[in-house]
Amino acid sequence: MERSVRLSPLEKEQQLSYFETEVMNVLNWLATFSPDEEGGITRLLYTEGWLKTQQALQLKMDSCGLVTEFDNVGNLFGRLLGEDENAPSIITGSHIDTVIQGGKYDGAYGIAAGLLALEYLQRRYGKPKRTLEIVSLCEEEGSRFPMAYWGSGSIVGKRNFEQIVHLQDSQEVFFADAMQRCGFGEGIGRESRRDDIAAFIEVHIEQGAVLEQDGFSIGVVETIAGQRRMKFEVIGESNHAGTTPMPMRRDALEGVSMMILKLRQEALRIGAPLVATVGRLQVLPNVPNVVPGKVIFTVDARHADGQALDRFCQWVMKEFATLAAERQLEIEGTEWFREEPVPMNERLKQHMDDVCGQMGISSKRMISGAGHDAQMFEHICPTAMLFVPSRRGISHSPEEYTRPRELAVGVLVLTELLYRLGYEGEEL
Ligand code: HGY
Ligand code: MN
Ligand code: MN
Repeated sequence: MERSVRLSPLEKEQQLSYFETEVMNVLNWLATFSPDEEGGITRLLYTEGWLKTQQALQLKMDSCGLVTEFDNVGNLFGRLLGEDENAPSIITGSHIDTVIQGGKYDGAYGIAAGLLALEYLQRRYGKPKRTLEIVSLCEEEGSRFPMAYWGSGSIVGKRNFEQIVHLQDSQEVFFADAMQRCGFGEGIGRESRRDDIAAFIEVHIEQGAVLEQDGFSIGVVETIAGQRRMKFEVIGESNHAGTTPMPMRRDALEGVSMMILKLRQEALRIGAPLVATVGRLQVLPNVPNVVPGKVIFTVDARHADGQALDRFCQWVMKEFATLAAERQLEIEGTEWFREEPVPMNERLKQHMDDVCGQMGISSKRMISGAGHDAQMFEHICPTAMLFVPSRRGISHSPEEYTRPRELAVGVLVLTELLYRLGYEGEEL
């Protein structure tokens, strides 16, 4: 794929300094929506803050000369129409929702990068051969309802309305009611399922420390790790903290503490890239002078190898059952979320390597321990992801941070890639 260097060093520097300013303008503007008074951003699916953000983004996409449209679950698309309007689109974008008290880069950066890339390309080169689209995906995190990848999953056909009928959030609000209150739902507006996508490219912060530690500007994602999310209920016996002798207790929290300890020990024994996390834990009745009678907690496990991940989860179920039985505790474990590892498209990865090489930008291939919308799109079209560094690898936290110049490099590589695919009609 030998080709001449398209941008002179001066043009490259001009683009970088333009993107450096503009990407922070967009991210800081997006961060003004749904701030969490405890710090960071909490923008949960189908909340007022989420709706206001999507509506403001639509106006911004309109102002960039894009043709905008919502689908029936609240994914927002901005289209730069190509010469052949019927040819499949090249789509870039990411998710607009966040975790609770998240940072301002996770998801939002991919939307900002896509918006800036399309705005720049249209202004500089006019109409592309292929339609280029930016998408603000309605939900990826699974932070409000026990449902993740709702936006991208609806587009690729892995999520549907039957799956959400009984879902409620922690305030017992029904998913369907929250969706309808925002003006979305089955039969309202354009179908979310699409079969006219030629490729999907997601730009995202790494959310890990590999690029920073190894001194690379860009990560080209080889594979997105598989995930298993499980929920456990452990039942003992609530009792008086003062009068119940230690040997007579059926203390659910003591049992769960041992389970968590064993989980960590086994994950360390197996080693990277396996990771396992207990992120949510509820103690009942959660009163200082009562022996806990019930504990509800979650386990999130990830690995780039699906079989290794399943072996680990089988161990978890067996080990937890043994620990519960030894303590006369009851336990019920359910797996509520499962995604297999997804390798990214080789040809697009090579395009990314080539763009970075041509532009003298340091890049490396790497695994993504985090899940992303790209792992949904790969089911229906060639898909690829590129990362920019995260300071100290911190993410899902108000401390999330990437330097403006590093963000700009990601936008530059995306812009060049979209130019090749959209204007030069590179083979996919
Ligand atoms: O949890 C994840 O990996 C992603 O940030 N939703
Ligand atoms: Mn995230
Ligand atoms: Mn994300």
